[in-house]
Amino acid sequence: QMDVVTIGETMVMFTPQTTGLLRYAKNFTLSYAGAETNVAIGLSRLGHRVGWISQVGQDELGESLISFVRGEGIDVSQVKKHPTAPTGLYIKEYLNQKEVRIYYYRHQSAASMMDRRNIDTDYISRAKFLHITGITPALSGSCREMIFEAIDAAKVHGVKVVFDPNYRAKLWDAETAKPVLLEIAARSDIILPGIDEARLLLGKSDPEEIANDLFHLGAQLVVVKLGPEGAYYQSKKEVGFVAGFPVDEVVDPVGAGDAFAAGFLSGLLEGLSLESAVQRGNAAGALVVMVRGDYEGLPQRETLMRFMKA
Ligand code: CKP
Ligand code: MG
Repeated sequence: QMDVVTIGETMVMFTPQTTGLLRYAKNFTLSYAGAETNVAIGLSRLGHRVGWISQVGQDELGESLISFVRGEGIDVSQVKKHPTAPTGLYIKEYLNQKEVRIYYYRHQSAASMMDRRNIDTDYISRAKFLHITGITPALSGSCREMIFEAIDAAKVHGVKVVFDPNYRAKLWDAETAKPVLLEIAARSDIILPGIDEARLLLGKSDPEEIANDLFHLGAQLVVVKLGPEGAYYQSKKEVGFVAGFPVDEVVDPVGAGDAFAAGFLSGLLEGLSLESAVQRGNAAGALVVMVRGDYEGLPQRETLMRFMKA
């Protein structure tokens, strides 16, 4: 029995120790980056049982990646190793105190070689939620097929599909992405778009109109993430807005959406009201942007509770 199963690529990340153009950086810190493991780590730190389906290269960095994710308490029994394709890399560039740029070295990576055979229906059937992001279908045609296979497996077994569109312009152009992301949305129960992604997908900027459009596609629950302002939520019975927590200084905005998903899903798993679950998501998002790195700021349970009470 598992709470959440997620599928996606996580990369070894190199972060320069100095601020400025990457070309001048000489010393790097090794860590890890991937939207789906960010969510998994957030959930695991809050006490939930999570499994991760992925693929790494048969290389040292792949071993390091698996150890790291396992160390966060996530089940890695469904992580395969590709005999020839390498583990993907991700490099960050802190241009100045405010601007972060990212570079992918993930083309034809081991994870991009995943296909339908990476999906074990039985494994997915044991979860309450299947978490999918729009990054995985952008990796390759076979990854796209795999995602639909996983969604079908979830649907057959009554596992709720949670979808974060996470559009990445560096991986595919909007015209290619749009129909695929909309098709996944049409098969999802819970959709968590950022406001910019929603605008791109639906051509609308009003959270209520966005939610209505996604309901027409078949969603049961929609949360539109409005960045520091907070989030708008809508189900068949309820609508509301929860303001974001004040943040003194945004040190690194990457990972905020994933932290939100982790906090929010944790709330749903514990049977909180929608409003309280969204508030938990907002709190996790705020905590992550105050720390450098994508997942480092993801809170343990006590930290989250203390922050929300303060
Ligand atoms: O939408 P977020 O800022 O929460 O996502 C950040 C992650 O997976 C980051 O960890 C990175 O590795 C990625 O999104 C990506 O592939 O862009
Ligand atoms: Mg996002």
